[in-house]
Amino acid sequence: MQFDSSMYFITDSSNYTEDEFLYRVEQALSGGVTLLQLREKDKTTKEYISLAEKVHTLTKKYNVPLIIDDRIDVALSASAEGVHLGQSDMPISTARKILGDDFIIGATTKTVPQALEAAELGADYLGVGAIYPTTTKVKTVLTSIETLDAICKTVPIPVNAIGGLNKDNIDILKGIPIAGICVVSAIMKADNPKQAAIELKARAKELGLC
Ligand code: TZP
Ligand code: MG
Repeated sequence: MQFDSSMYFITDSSNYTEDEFLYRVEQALSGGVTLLQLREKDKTTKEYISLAEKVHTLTKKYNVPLIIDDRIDVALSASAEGVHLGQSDMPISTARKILGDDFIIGATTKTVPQALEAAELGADYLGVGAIYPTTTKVKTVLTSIETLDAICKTVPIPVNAIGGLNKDNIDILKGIPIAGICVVSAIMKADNPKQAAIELKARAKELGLC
Protein backbone atom coordinates (compact mmCIF):
# COMPACT_ATOMS: atom_id res chain seq x y z
CA MET A 1 0.00 0.00 0.00
CA GLN A 2 1.23 3.49 -0.89
CA PHE A 3 1.83 5.79 2.07
CA ASP A 4 3.50 9.08 2.93
CA SER A 5 5.47 9.11 6.19
CA SER A 6 6.68 12.70 5.89
CA MET A 7 4.68 13.85 8.94
CA TYR A 8 4.18 10.77 11.10
CA PHE A 9 2.21 11.30 14.30
CA ILE A 10 2.12 8.70 17.09
CA THR A 11 -0.67 9.16 19.60
CA ASP A 12 -0.60 8.83 23.38
CA SER A 13 -3.99 8.74 25.06
CA SER A 14 -2.69 8.83 28.63
CA ASN A 15 -3.96 11.81 30.63
CA TYR A 16 -6.91 12.50 28.30
CA THR A 17 -10.53 11.47 28.40
CA GLU A 18 -11.50 9.53 25.29
CA ASP A 19 -13.39 12.52 23.90
CA GLU A 20 -10.44 14.87 24.51
CA PHE A 21 -8.09 12.34 22.95
CA LEU A 22 -10.21 11.88 19.83
CA TYR A 23 -10.60 15.64 19.51
CA ARG A 24 -6.81 16.07 19.61
CA VAL A 25 -6.31 13.28 17.10
CA GLU A 26 -8.72 14.96 14.70
CA GLN A 27 -7.01 18.32 15.24
CA ALA A 28 -3.67 16.74 14.33
CA LEU A 29 -5.19 15.18 11.21
CA SER A 30 -6.64 18.50 10.14
CA GLY A 31 -3.17 20.02 10.65
CA GLY A 32 -1.78 17.75 7.95
CA VAL A 33 -0.23 14.66 9.52
CA THR A 34 0.29 12.08 6.77
CA LEU A 35 0.55 8.86 8.78
CA LEU A 36 -0.90 8.11 12.21
CA GLN A 37 0.01 5.42 14.72
CA LEU A 38 -2.21 4.45 17.60
CA ARG A 39 0.15 3.45 20.41
CA GLU A 40 -1.45 1.96 23.54
CA LYS A 41 0.51 0.07 26.18
CA ASP A 42 -1.95 -0.29 29.05
CA LYS A 43 -5.29 -1.04 27.43
CA THR A 44 -7.01 -4.42 27.36
CA THR A 45 -7.37 -5.99 23.93
CA LYS A 46 -11.04 -5.05 23.91
CA GLU A 47 -10.30 -1.42 24.81
CA TYR A 48 -7.48 -1.23 22.24
CA ILE A 49 -9.77 -2.49 19.46
CA SER A 50 -12.58 -0.15 20.46
CA LEU A 51 -10.29 2.90 20.42
CA ALA A 52 -8.68 1.77 17.16
CA GLU A 53 -12.08 1.62 15.49
CA LYS A 54 -12.88 5.16 16.62
CA VAL A 55 -9.50 6.51 15.52
CA HIS A 56 -9.87 4.69 12.21
CA THR A 57 -13.14 6.52 11.53
CA LEU A 58 -11.18 9.77 11.87
CA THR A 59 -8.13 8.74 9.84
CA LYS A 60 -10.34 7.53 6.99
CA LYS A 61 -12.04 10.94 6.88
CA TYR A 62 -8.60 12.50 6.25
CA ASN A 63 -7.34 9.71 3.99
CA VAL A 64 -4.46 8.96 6.37
CA PRO A 65 -3.36 5.33 6.90
CA LEU A 66 -3.76 4.06 10.46
CA ILE A 67 -0.89 2.06 11.94
CA ILE A 68 -1.39 0.04 15.14
CA ASP A 69 1.53 -0.32 17.52
CA ASP A 70 2.62 -3.86 18.48
CA ARG A 71 -0.59 -5.78 17.84
CA ILE A 72 -1.54 -7.36 14.54
CA ASP A 73 -4.74 -8.77 16.07
CA VAL A 74 -5.89 -5.25 16.93
CA ALA A 75 -4.81 -3.96 13.51
CA LEU A 76 -6.80 -6.69 11.73
CA SER A 77 -9.85 -6.27 13.98
CA ALA A 78 -10.03 -2.55 13.33
CA SER A 79 -9.23 -2.97 9.60
CA ALA A 80 -6.24 -0.66 10.07
CA GLU A 81 -3.82 -0.18 7.20
CA GLY A 82 -0.69 -1.17 9.09
CA VAL A 83 1.18 -2.32 12.14
CA HIS A 84 4.40 -1.14 13.79
CA LEU A 85 6.69 -3.78 15.29
CA GLY A 86 9.58 -3.37 17.71
CA GLN A 87 12.54 -5.70 18.11
CA SER A 88 10.66 -7.79 20.73
CA ASP A 89 7.35 -7.93 18.87
CA MET A 90 6.23 -10.48 16.29
CA PRO A 91 8.96 -11.10 13.68
CA ILE A 92 8.39 -9.06 10.52
CA SER A 93 8.45 -12.13 8.28
CA THR A 94 5.72 -13.80 10.38
CA ALA A 95 3.61 -10.64 10.35
CA ARG A 96 4.03 -10.36 6.57
CA LYS A 97 2.90 -13.97 6.12
CA ILE A 98 -0.23 -13.32 8.16
CA LEU A 99 -1.04 -9.84 6.87
CA GLY A 100 -0.20 -10.13 3.17
CA ASP A 101 1.58 -7.74 0.84
CA ASP A 102 -0.90 -4.88 1.05
CA PHE A 103 -0.51 -4.25 4.78
CA ILE A 104 1.98 -1.58 5.89
CA ILE A 105 4.55 -3.02 8.28
CA GLY A 106 6.89 -0.66 10.10
CA ALA A 107 9.82 -1.61 12.30
CA THR A 108 11.85 0.06 15.03
CA THR A 109 15.58 -0.26 14.41
CA LYS A 110 18.59 1.36 16.06
CA THR A 111 21.55 -0.03 14.14
CA VAL A 112 22.51 -0.64 10.51
CA PRO A 113 22.37 -4.47 10.89
CA GLN A 114 18.91 -4.28 12.49
CA ALA A 115 17.74 -1.95 9.72
CA LEU A 116 19.09 -4.21 6.97
CA GLU A 117 17.46 -7.25 8.53
CA ALA A 118 14.09 -5.51 8.88
CA ALA A 119 14.19 -4.36 5.26
CA GLU A 120 15.16 -7.83 4.03
CA LEU A 121 12.35 -9.42 6.05
CA GLY A 122 9.81 -7.16 4.35
CA ALA A 123 9.36 -4.02 6.45
CA ASP A 124 7.85 -1.09 4.52
CA TYR A 125 9.43 1.65 6.61
CA LEU A 126 11.71 2.10 9.62
CA GLY A 127 11.49 4.26 12.72
CA VAL A 128 14.97 5.18 13.95
CA GLY A 129 15.78 6.86 17.28
CA ALA A 130 15.64 8.19 19.85
CA ILE A 131 17.43 11.15 18.31
CA TYR A 132 16.93 13.24 21.48
CA PRO A 133 15.88 12.19 24.99
CA THR A 134 12.13 11.77 25.12
CA THR A 135 9.48 12.39 27.77
CA THR A 136 7.21 9.77 26.20
CA LYS A 137 6.98 6.46 28.08
CA VAL A 138 9.27 4.19 26.08
CA LYS A 139 12.24 1.90 26.63
CA THR A 140 14.81 3.33 24.29
CA VAL A 141 18.36 4.52 23.96
CA LEU A 142 19.73 7.37 21.90
CA THR A 143 20.67 6.80 18.27
CA SER A 144 23.36 9.05 16.83
CA ILE A 145 22.80 11.23 13.80
CA GLU A 146 25.65 9.32 12.13
CA THR A 147 23.85 6.00 12.61
CA LEU A 148 20.60 7.52 11.33
CA ASP A 149 22.42 8.79 8.24
CA ALA A 150 24.10 5.41 7.67
CA ILE A 151 20.75 3.59 7.96
CA CYS A 152 19.09 5.96 5.48
CA LYS A 153 21.93 5.36 3.02
CA THR A 154 21.87 1.57 3.45
CA VAL A 155 18.22 0.51 3.25
CA PRO A 156 15.96 0.88 0.21
CA ILE A 157 12.87 1.76 2.29
CA PRO A 158 11.69 5.02 3.91
CA VAL A 159 13.29 5.92 7.24
CA ASN A 160 11.66 8.16 9.84
CA ALA A 161 13.58 9.87 12.60
CA ILE A 162 11.95 9.78 16.05
CA GLY A 163 12.58 10.83 19.62
CA GLY A 164 12.30 14.23 21.26
CA LEU A 165 11.83 16.01 17.95
CA ASN A 166 10.06 19.36 17.70
CA LYS A 167 10.05 22.36 15.39
CA ASP A 168 12.90 24.01 17.27
CA ASN A 169 15.38 21.12 17.07
CA ILE A 170 14.78 19.28 13.77
CA ASP A 171 17.44 21.37 12.04
CA ILE A 172 19.90 18.71 13.29
CA LEU A 173 18.38 16.41 10.63
CA LYS A 174 19.10 18.74 7.70
CA GLY A 175 20.87 16.92 4.88
CA ILE A 176 20.04 13.43 6.14
CA PRO A 177 17.92 11.55 3.59
CA ILE A 178 15.04 10.68 5.92
CA ALA A 179 11.53 10.17 4.54
CA GLY A 180 10.08 12.20 7.37
CA ILE A 181 9.89 12.90 11.04
CA CYS A 182 7.87 11.13 13.66
CA VAL A 183 6.60 12.74 16.85
CA VAL A 184 4.42 12.11 19.86
CA SER A 185 4.67 15.02 22.32
CA ALA A 186 5.30 17.84 19.85
CA ILE A 187 1.74 17.38 18.60
CA MET A 188 -0.03 15.37 21.32
CA LYS A 189 0.92 17.65 24.20
CA ALA A 190 0.67 20.95 22.29
CA ASP A 191 -1.89 23.51 23.42
CA ASN A 192 -3.20 23.40 19.87
CA PRO A 193 -2.37 20.12 18.07
CA LYS A 194 -3.57 21.44 14.72
CA GLN A 195 -1.35 24.49 14.86
CA ALA A 196 1.55 22.37 16.13
CA ALA A 197 1.21 19.97 13.17
CA ILE A 198 1.04 22.87 10.71
CA GLU A 199 4.13 24.56 12.17
CA LEU A 200 6.14 21.34 12.42
CA LYS A 201 5.35 20.47 8.81
CA ALA A 202 6.26 23.97 7.64
CA ARG A 203 9.60 23.82 9.45
CA ALA A 204 10.35 20.32 8.11
CA LYS A 205 9.57 21.53 4.56
CA GLU A 206 11.77 24.59 5.05
CA LEU A 207 14.65 22.27 6.03
CA GLY A 208 14.01 19.95 3.07
CA LEU A 209 13.09 17.08 5.40
CA CYS A 210 9.78 16.26 3.77
N1 TZP B 1 10.51 5.31 20.02
C1 TZP B 1 11.69 5.93 20.14
S1 TZP B 1 11.50 7.45 20.86
C2 TZP B 1 9.83 7.26 20.99
C3 TZP B 1 9.46 6.03 20.48
C4 TZP B 1 8.09 5.50 20.45
C5 TZP B 1 8.93 8.27 21.60
C6 TZP B 1 8.92 9.56 20.86
O1 TZP B 1 8.10 10.47 21.53
P1 TZP B 1 8.38 12.04 21.55
O2 TZP B 1 7.36 12.56 22.51
O3 TZP B 1 8.16 12.54 20.15
O4 TZP B 1 9.77 12.23 22.03
MG1 MG C 1 6.41 -2.44 20.11
